[in-house]
Amino acid sequence: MTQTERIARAKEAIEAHKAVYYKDGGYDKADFWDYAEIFEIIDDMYQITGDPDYKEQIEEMYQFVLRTYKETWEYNPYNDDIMWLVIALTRATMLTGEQKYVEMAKINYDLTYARAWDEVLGGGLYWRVENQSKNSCVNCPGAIAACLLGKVLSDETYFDKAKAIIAWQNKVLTNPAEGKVYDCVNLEGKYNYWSSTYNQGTYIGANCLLYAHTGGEEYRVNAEKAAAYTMNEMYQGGVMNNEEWGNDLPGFKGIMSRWIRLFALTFDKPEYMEWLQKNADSAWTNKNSKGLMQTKLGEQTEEIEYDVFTCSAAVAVCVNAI
Ligand code: 7K2
Repeated sequence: MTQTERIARAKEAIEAHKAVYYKDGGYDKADFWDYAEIFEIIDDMYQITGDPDYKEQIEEMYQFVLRTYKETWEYNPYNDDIMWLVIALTRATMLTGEQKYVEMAKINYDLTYARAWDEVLGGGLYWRVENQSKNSCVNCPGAIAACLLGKVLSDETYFDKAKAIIAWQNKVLTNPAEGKVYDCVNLEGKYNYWSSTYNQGTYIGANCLLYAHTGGEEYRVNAEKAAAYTMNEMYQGGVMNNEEWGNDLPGFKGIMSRWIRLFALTFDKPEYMEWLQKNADSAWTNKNSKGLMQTKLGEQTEEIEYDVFTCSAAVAVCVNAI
């Protein structure tokens, strides 16, 4: 399949998803972080294709954020939610040069970091405002967000935050030698060792960004181990056909696809792009009559109502397989 064909297919996938879920200038059934993920898919597509349609869509996505979530999001108890939207907005500035996106992102990053980081358990960000557990789903996106803000704002203090988060992540919530990222640890030291695609992906992404900024060999090794663990241990190089349960899991592999792509391009690892392409091809073969693709990429999408996040994962995979 040529690159032009992959672009056309990704465009069709975005349009099909939009046709079902986009109403009145927004994805109205999307939760806060589902919305951030869809925003990032638009960022991805603009980054990859440079098609000005997606620049306009970025502005529409921002206008929805402003209308619906307002300028500051301290009312949201999920620190992770805020990090996801910070990433989407900061990338929007990197891609378009429009400053208002990163201005919103910076304010929200700063207020979240201030309430979420402390030295309990040696450091790390809390998942929610009750400060009961520290989870990879806020720490790795928190490190990505810091790297992006550091770059856009030319502010090294954000990179220092990212380095501290990843150092902590490696000590407490990851087995770096194996490339296995754990889910979370609570204040009693009780662990959830489960590894999921999104945490693997954002850990890989944070390490790629830190490598790009510092050239530190340890970041390359971290990213390589975690990418290999994801593709080979979790999926044996095959089609991702799980994470279908609940409201959160079905969107995870879309998040991962973006950071695996960055890894493949940063370190010239075409086998990871081939793996994404295999997954995109399988999902596309299994789309339903509306062009929607469910999250089990190896199984036929039924003619039923799926939720917006569930059907975003394969769209992200199609986009990031280009
Ligand atoms: O328990 C955390 C995390 O450690 C775990 O990986 C996932 C699994 O669940 C939560 S994080 C998911 C939340 C993200 N923010 C919005 C919330 O509605 C959502 O539960 O699913």
